[in-house]
Amino acid sequence: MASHAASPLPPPNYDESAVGKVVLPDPLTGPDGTVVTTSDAWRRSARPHQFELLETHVYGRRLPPLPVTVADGGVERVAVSLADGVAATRVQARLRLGPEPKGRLVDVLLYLPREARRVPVFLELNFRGNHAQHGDPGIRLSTSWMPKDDAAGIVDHRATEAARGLNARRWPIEPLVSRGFGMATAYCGDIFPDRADGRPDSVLVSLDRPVDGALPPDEPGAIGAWAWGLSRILDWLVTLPEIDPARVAVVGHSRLGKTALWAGACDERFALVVSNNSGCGGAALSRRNFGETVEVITRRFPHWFCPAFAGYAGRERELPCDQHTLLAMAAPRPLYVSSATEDLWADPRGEFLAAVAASPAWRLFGLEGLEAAEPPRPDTSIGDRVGYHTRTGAHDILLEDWTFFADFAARTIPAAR
Ligand code: GTR
Repeated sequence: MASHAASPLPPPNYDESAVGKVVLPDPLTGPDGTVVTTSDAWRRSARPHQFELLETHVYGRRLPPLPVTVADGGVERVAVSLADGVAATRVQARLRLGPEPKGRLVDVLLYLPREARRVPVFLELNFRGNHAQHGDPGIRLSTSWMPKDDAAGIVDHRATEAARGLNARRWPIEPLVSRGFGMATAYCGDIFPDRADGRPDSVLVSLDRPVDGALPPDEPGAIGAWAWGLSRILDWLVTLPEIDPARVAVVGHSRLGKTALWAGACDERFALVVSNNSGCGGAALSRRNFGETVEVITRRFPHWFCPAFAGYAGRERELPCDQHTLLAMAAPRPLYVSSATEDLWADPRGEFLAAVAASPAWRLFGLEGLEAAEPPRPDTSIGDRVGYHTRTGAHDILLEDWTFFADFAARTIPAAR
């Protein structure tokens, strides 16, 4: 069990030689313990079984859909000229997830190439509100609760005008829109405020889930709720004539990269799944004990996972699943995993090894995943249906990463002819 909550957090291990030999559960194992050898058996038995293990031990049960409606004045479309002469349409809508009055309101921001018809879209939750994603003064300022972050223009847990564009480096819409992609985003805190006592202010209320007291071991937390929110936003995106419903990619950085992976597992309508620096509880193998661990993450962020996950603190090797089985959930759809050289907390090598260990799921479909013994040199993308790179630098999501995602998307989810 996890140590007492008041005890100091154990220091991270950064010594590769201390990781030891890691034996992973076979991601192709079905409920009776046999390893499947066909794509049909994977779909019928192994995938549902592996999905259920992830639900039971890591993320909690998948949440059922609720109807999504456009609230407060409908969908706003405005022609805008972005930097570098990029002509775009800025779309904003406030969605109600679930029926009134309990259904939470989520502000969605979308940039499309001007005159877009059935374009592919990258959908990504953000950390500090849509207005922080770009300097465009037309973006509505979020009124939702934000974590304390003085440097991010947040006063008394609310955004101020000073917050505009502060995260723009993470969402380079001009180059992506000029390549023909739509870029959609929403603030994760509209769905579940990122704090340990956030449940009563989250979508879990409209889903009639318990919000306080002792929770069932497989009760979803913030990641389950955020992933559900991504699916509800997708419900709406696919109704827009400008968007190709078969080419919506889900992307996420860090905790929201963990979320993107779980969203892609829960909802196969996402045509491509992209995880950036998602680390522990995301793309990195829990069994490696390198950087962030199950104990540390579940003590610092008790609300992200289902309660059962904390029980694997220090016992990661007893998990019946590991994060490569999460990555395998994307198969046969394309999957992209990216790390950063300085982001040792997220265990880049563990992210790479998980992507390799997930790849047999693609082979069942006659596809090639990530076939490599060692990570590529930094700033080089490898892999066929499972792509991978390590960017030089720190924990972040930058134009270099997005350029690889766009190249990969252009190759793996081309427009239907
Ligand atoms: C860290 C956390 C990581 C990662 C990161 C982030 O504090 O330990 O698992 O999710 O936050 O989301 O930026």
